[in-house]
Amino acid sequence: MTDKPQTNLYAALRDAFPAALDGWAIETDAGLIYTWRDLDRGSAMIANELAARGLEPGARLVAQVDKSVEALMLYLAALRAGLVYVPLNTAYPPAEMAYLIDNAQPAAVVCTPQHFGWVSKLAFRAGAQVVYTLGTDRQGTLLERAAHRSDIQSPVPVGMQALASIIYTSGTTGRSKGAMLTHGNLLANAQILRQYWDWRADDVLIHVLPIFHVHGLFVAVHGALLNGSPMLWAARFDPRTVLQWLPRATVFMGVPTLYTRLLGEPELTPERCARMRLFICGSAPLLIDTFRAWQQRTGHTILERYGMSETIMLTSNPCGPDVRYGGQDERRGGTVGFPLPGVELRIADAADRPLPAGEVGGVQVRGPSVFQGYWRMPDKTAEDFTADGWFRTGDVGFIDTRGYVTLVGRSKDVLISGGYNVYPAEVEGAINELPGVAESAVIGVPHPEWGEVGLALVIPQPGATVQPDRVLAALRGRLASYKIPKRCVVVDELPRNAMGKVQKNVLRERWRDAAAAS
Ligand code: MLC
Repeated sequence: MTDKPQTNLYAALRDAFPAALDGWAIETDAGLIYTWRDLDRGSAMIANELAARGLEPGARLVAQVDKSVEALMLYLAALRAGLVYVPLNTAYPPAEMAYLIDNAQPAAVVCTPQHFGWVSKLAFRAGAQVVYTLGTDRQGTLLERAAHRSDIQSPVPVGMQALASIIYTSGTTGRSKGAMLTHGNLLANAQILRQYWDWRADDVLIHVLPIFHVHGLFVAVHGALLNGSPMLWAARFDPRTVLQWLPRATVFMGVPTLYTRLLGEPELTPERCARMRLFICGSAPLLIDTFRAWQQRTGHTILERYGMSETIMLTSNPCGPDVRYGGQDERRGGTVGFPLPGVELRIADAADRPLPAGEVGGVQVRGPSVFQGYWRMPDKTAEDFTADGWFRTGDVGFIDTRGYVTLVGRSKDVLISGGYNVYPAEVEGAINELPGVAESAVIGVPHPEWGEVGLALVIPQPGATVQPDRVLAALRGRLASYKIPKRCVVVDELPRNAMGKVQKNVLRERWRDAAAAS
């Protein structure tokens, strides 16, 4: 790989492809093999189709499609064409999609063939020029049309300041916000991780995460591509598939739920992991029990790292000796490690004043991967940055005297279930609209598999009867299914502070065993 100045992220990734383009780049769980040439040609053809449709650099392309190698090619094509890629979780129902499409104002939308009817209506109403379909077995109009295009394309030299992607994250006000990331943000983070995680010539990555979020799309895909490393690629996580692949792989990335599910497999043994070099975990706190159980069962120490959609990766436990921290190489369970090279991270008080080591405060960051703000929300963006340009992550933590960062909580009301952020305000808003409901409070309670799950506490209107099961059933179709609380309880009142605000910490304490009891 060269370090020449780049004007398009795809060009940098392409430069890292191995010289032998006919070697395997991706093997899927369906047994298909894609070469490096396939990735390059396929993404060129799609990019040429998008350009032929008159899509200009900077225009948004929304994709709500199932995971496939062609979906990955679509992402690469968007980069090549200078379009802004907006991947959306396939779990979003029409009500959520309507808001997101309206907010993103895409020029093009790609959806599954099954959803074309309602998605195309939303898309055209929001001003889209074209709506394509892409299915899991290479069916759909996107590939039909791209098949007629040239397989040669020069990535549009948009420059590193140009937007490459908008990643939507829910918010405390209940409305999703689009985090704007540039080609430069993505490349800088990928280069740092390549070096920090010591990507090697013979690395093979097991890729089982969805590709509509930072973890699966940027951390995992860019990691492999920027190192010219092949991927074993599963459309969805299945522990049996991972077990089969472990003897052929060297790197695995997952959220804690994937590790707990793998630990449930008797065939997870040190022998099976003999070739593995690195197990990386993130997106949600890794329980110390899981960290230790993994060490015992496999002989490997999970490397926990920390990041978010707005910043990509910020900290990591060391992969080898970190000379910036006296050569420490210990991966410490319960911590998220050191700030990555180039990332400035500080702990600050409520007035944004930096705090000394050991003191707990808000985590604030600056660095080359920090996003450009929220799409079409300048006020929200201004709120989340300090006057001197630090991004307030919303996480609360401390840095110990050895330099390790530990997260202890969040200043924003959010719960993390199986690696997905769920904002109680959004769920409460949906519950409060249901007939007979006076008020609700949603909290996260500990859960052995999901880390946390949602619990809804609902107060009925005077004289009304509310059935907990009906509340949960009524949320289907309104909210993505992973956001729906796993349990609902009807209560007479909620604890409040002197200002009348619901005391969620009191509720969390009172209901902490609710998941186990349900
Ligand atoms: C699925 N379900 C969940 C859930 N995922 N419930 C709570 N939390 C979740 N995360 C529910 C579904 O709604 C459904 O409910 C039932 O479980 C089965 O759905 P499924 O799709 O078959 O589930 P499964 O395939 O088992 O998915 C579990 C999972 C998935 C762990 C594989 O959640 C996953 O891929 N998580 C990773 C998310 C991720 O990549 N996050 C990165 C964000 S980036 P019902 O009732 O309909 O049956 C980020 C930044 C960073 O955070 O630092 O990385």
